[in-house]
Amino acid sequence: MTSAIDSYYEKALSVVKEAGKVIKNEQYNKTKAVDRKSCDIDLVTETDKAIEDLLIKTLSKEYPDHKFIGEESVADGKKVELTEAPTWIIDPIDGTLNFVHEFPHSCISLALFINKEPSIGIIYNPSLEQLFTAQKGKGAFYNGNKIEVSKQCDLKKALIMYELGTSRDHSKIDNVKKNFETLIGIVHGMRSTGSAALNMAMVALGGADAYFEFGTHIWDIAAGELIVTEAGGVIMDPSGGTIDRFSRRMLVASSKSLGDQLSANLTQFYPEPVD
Ligand code: LIP
Repeated sequence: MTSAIDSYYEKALSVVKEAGKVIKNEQYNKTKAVDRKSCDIDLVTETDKAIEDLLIKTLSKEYPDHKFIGEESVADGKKVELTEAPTWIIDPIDGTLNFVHEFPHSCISLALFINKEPSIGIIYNPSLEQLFTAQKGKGAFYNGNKIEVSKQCDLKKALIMYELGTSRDHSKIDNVKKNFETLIGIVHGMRSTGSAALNMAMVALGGADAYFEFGTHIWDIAAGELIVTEAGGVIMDPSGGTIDRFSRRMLVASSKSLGDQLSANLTQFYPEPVD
């Protein structure tokens, strides 16, 4: 029998695929209308706005009582409110800087939270046809195939995702440099896609073992959280405690033990909670 969540999922997947066509159409050899947000490397394009618009219009027509948190609506002044009501959390293009540069690692990230917990997570990179999906309790999938985290438990053998972020604040840059310097002396390697959601997807896939970032927003991590945890991984605060999705701090890992080892080696950073 089809549940309400199954039908939300089917609808969400179809609108994400439609939005993916917009990205494919606009990504290559097109002049993009780009605006800066908080600084010169925090960007938004007309395509980000068009995709967010498409997702909100389609889903709110279908589900008039559902709520929305969307990156670009918040940038335009909408208040972030996560209540018990079904709430769609949208990053229309995660990896906007990549999109602007035609570097093919950007994605649509869409999650549905019910009672403040994730029920659906979808991450879709249309350029490389990478689709990561999860429904609560049903596992995580990459292009339809079930995926699992690596289960790596040893930081010394781990491949760690990290990001430079979209802030040029000196204390933030110093923190990125400090953590990079510490970790390259310990781990197997460090990688970065330029998209928080795709980094989380790499952990879910088992291609990377952990990812941390100071400076993410709820829309960057909402879909990835469910995809990672349904793949058997963990999400936590980079200090080792429980994740606070509004703290702009996150760490995902293939095991709790790896998350704790990574956390113990990080210099902490506490971004301004702008949500
Ligand atoms: C950005 C990311 C980037 C991450 C930033 C931000 P945007 O999202 O994907 O990798 O470092 O914290 O979340 O602005 O491209 O949607």
